[in-house]
Amino acid sequence: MNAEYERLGQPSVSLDDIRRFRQLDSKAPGHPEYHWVSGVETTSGPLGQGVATSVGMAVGQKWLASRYNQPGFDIFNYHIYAVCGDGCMMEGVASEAASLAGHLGLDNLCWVYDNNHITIEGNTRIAFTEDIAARFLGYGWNVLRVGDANDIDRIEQALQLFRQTKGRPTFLILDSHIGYGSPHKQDTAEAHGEPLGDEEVRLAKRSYGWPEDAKFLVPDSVREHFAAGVGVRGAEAHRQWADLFANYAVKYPALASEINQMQRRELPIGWDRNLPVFAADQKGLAGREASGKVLNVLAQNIPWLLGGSADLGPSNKTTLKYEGAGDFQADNPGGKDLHFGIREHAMAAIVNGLSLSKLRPFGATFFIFSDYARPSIRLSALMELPTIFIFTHDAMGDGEDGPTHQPVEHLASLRAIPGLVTLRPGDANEVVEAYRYVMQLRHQPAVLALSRQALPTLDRSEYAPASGVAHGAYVLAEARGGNPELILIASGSEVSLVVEAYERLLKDGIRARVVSMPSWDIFEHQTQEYRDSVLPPNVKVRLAVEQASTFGWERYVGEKGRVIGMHTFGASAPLKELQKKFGFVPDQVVAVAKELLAAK
Ligand SMILES: Cc1ncc(C[n+]2csc(CCOP(=O)(O)OP(=O)(O)O)c2C)c(N)n1
Repeated sequence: MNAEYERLGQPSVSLDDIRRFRQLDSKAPGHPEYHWVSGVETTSGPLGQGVATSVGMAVGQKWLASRYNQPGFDIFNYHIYAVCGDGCMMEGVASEAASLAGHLGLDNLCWVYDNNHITIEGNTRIAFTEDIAARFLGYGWNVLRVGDANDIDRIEQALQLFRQTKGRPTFLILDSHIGYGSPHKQDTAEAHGEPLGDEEVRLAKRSYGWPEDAKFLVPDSVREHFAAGVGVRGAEAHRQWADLFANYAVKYPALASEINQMQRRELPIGWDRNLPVFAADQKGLAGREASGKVLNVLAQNIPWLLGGSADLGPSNKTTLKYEGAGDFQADNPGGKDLHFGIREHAMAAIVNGLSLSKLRPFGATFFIFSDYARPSIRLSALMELPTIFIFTHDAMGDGEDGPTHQPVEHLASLRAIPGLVTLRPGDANEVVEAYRYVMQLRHQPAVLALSRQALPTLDRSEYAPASGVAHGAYVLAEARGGNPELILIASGSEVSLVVEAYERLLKDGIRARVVSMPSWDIFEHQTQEYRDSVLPPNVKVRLAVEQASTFGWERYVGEKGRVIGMHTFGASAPLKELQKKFGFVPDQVVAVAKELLAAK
């Protein structure tokens, strides 16, 4: 990355970049991409994501102001503006986010709607005829309208009104014309998706009174106007803020240091103190229970760690219960428990917005509903944001809920997102270590897939320490005397299952090794030497066990190996019966292991 990209007073996107619009390495890519240039504050492109993310930024500003602003020190005092089109307004994620923004009364948020009635297939009358003003009034927004997008004075007045409005976000409807000034293409869908063509461009320029043949023309007077306007105002505002912050740092050094750490995505000293250590226990603890305990400790150690669930807090165990955590609401903007309501997609986008505001956010739901959040998780990875997604009920643990609630392809699908760290810890201590790893990420989002049901807490004096989680996979139990004939690999709830099978095989004189593999992604980033030490290339008899689609496991079990996994959807029945039906029982693991050894 260009270290100079944020130097004030120099354009971070040059005219040359714009000339090379959509070409490799141009700073003017097809859609705005966060973190390559200054001034692009989120990656947008999938319609509706930008506005939904803006709600996270607005929540973030409220929280930051509540914690850090002090009398005479309005350190966080900005507004959030988002410009959106018909496409954004049609997308469900925008509705989810707008509904929550209205409920929270986010009066620091203004959406400017480019109401041009044109999308790709033509006029919006073919598919989008609702009363959008009524819709936003229903959400509890302040709805304003400017009938002519070129009426700068009226727009300025409307924005003034936004800044004066308390207790409600503002929705500003701007009636506009796509392809304005183009005599044959204005107000047509062609103006959205096709170049106007040389002749039409010339005619449009003529209608503006612009030199007709000049290309990429930016007259000096424009540069001067901007430099004297936004340039001067921006530099002055920046200087004033820097002075204010310098004084703040003298008066409130601890708070200032928090802000600095947050900005650099660092963790405060002692962030991992008091993390629990779970004693060996055959009955054990559910992944979600262990997670709840860890999260409550971390949120006390890290002031800016906050988040919530899409109405499943009591089930995900993500509620922050310690004294002073509090619910985030309009009248309590310093609360750390967010209630996203049943809006998984907006939740993930809001989590992105919080992270872009440099907070450390988490969002939670059942693993199955990660599908509803996936587009925003993908953008988290693309933007390299250290967001945290806590997904419980990671397999068939909620048996009776049946196949609509039992994830199958979700691990494979999340493992396929570049840069996303997916972790499925196998017992309570692996949950602790998973969090320890995730908290230290600065540029990668993470998914924690956690069990609903209790999993035995392994005796770490007998098996390897859970700190192996930091390598993605580790040898949990070694064949006595080394030199294994067979490797059993598992993640999550299947780790204790293969440990049981391992003990049985041992009794039958079979030398197996158990590898706990909570994260493919982390494992892939280890040295070849380490990976070969965990999965020695000469040990070809390998059996992976995971309550999920077998898709992709070939890479670890190889041609001679086998996977006990899911090839169909699950079913509605008590967990024990499902485990039997789908082969997640020690007998089956032992039988397949012996079969593989016999076929060697
Ligand atoms: C989630 C998503 N679906 C589809 C698209 C493809 N797409 C890009 S622009 C567009 C039409 C958008 O219309 P509008 O918001 O009115 O923009 P305008 O025509 O005013 O430029 C579509 C369907 C997309 N970018 N994102």
